[in-house]
Amino acid sequence: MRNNITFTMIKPDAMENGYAGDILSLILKSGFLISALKLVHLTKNQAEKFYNIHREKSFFDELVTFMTRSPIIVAVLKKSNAVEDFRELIGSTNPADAENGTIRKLFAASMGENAIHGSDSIDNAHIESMFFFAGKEIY
Ligand code: 3AN
Repeated sequence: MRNNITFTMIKPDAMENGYAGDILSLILKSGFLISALKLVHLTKNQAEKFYNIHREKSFFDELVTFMTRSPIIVAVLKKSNAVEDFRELIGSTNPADAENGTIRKLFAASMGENAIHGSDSIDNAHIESMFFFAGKEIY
């Protein structure tokens, strides 16, 4: 089924703070299965390409600098209704607005450094997964 995967990144702030294990544990306890996972240190070029849609935004340079600061975990997650359910689990872009119990409420400090990424649509889940993984690496 096309709508049963989403793509996530555990961002530099969460990695530097040692939250990766707790975040993965929460993801698994919430019913997601890991279909693909690896550690990557994004190049400037990769980060600019991944966030191309935000190229004209005022925060674009800050975002690229942040995302290239430390290695991150990238993963494809499987669950029915994955995109929507995962957006609910991670919470609002701004951690201050995120619901209690969400990953951003628990582990993020600010809008710019918000611990985790989750695809915002089924199409983007597939595009973003293929950005980092070959088809045969997704189980
Ligand atoms: P989300 O990650 O919740 O889908 P987007 O797609 O609007 O949010 O933004 C992508 C990323 O850009 C965010 N995760 C955040 O790191 C960064 N970002 C968004 N808005 C701002 C902002 N106003 N200031 C700084 N960084 C931002």
